[in-house]
Amino acid sequence: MIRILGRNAAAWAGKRSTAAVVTATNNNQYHSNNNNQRGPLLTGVGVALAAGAAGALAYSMQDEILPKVEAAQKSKAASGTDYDEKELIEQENRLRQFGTMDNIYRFFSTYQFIQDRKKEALMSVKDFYNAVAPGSILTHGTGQGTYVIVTLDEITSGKTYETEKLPIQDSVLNKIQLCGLLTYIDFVFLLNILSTPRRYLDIAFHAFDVSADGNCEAKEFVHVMAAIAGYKGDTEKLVNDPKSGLMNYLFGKDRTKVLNPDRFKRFQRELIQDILYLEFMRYGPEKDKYHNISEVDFCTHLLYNSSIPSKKKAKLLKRVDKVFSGTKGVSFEEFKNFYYVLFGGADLERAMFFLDSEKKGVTRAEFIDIARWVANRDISEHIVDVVFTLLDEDGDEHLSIKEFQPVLFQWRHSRGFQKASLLVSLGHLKI
Ligand SMILES: [Ca+2]
Ligand SMILES: [Ca+2]
Repeated sequence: MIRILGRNAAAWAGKRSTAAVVTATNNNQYHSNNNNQRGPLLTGVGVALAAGAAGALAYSMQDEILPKVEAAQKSKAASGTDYDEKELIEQENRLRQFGTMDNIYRFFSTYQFIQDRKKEALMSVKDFYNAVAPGSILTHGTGQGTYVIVTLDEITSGKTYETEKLPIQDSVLNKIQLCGLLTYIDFVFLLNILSTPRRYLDIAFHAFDVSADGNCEAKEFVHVMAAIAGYKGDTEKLVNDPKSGLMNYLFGKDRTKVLNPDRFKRFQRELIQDILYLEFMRYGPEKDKYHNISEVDFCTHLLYNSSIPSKKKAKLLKRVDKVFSGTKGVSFEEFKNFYYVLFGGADLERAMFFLDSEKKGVTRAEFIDIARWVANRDISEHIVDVVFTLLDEDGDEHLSIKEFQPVLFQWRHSRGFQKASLLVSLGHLKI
């Protein structure tokens, strides 16, 4: 079923070769009947949204992975504190990469709300971080079927907030948590926003602003999200869902607030910053007098989910250690600005491809230019030095796509971004 849907959706997107098409990929088997929702969006907006499925692989993999992750969970529960956390982390990493969005959601969700015998899994913002951050040890997924049942009052209670808030000051995720929990639609939206290159947010916003008056109201938002997530129920219910921390945060409890392009972009920036801050904090910057992490830690993080074999990883890291031992380290600003560029994903690859006319790769100066173009950020010469030391394997002072690819490609996949980006297709070119 999902395979056929996936092919159809891809063919459908491919046919529109002249217009820009915004495609939200979705490989969610439980909500897979998206065909009905496409029509009105297509005619109504001019920028079209389609729920495509890139998940044939995901579907076959999840049958193997989910049982393994749950077995790891059970052995964790059975043995108290003495369980193999490393094994669990590995399994969760695989689930993020190969599971469907729906599986990931159900696996990392902690809560469940029951009404009229209908059960709905709900996520805290902590769960969300775990669902998108490879190697996260903040908490672990509880597995499908093991949920804490909550009432409506408990969803927005101070107690739930205290349990679930993230250790970040002034965090947009915490602001959302204060307003409630995350529904499946909320999760799909947050994942989509994280995986859409910054330069396409304007186009994505237009897709949400169905009436084209420059604002996105709650109703428009839900209309588009229901199509992306393949929601088949009553959308009016979604608009007024009191459980949704995201809806409450974005549109206010009375749903009178609106989104505009600036707020939309700021929201993405703040969301990415929250995730990156927690990832940076893993390496214990509080122990350093400048609150930096070491260059080796930065590179360890960069290689964490790359497709490079571990022996080779060790060799690459050794090179970095040799060059940078005892130097100033990497500040959060540097870390953040570099990763904003990686969040630009496919854009970055394209820019490297176009600049690289002789197929030699790009120089340090060119890399800095590309970063400015992709993410509107200045990345420091120091960080570019570190990255070149790590990845310029043949030492020709150029970073080729071949040298960079294993890191970049895997980096997005390890977060499940390939499942959810608001893809922009121009002809046959998928961005
Ligand atoms: Ca509007
Ligand atoms: Ca090179």
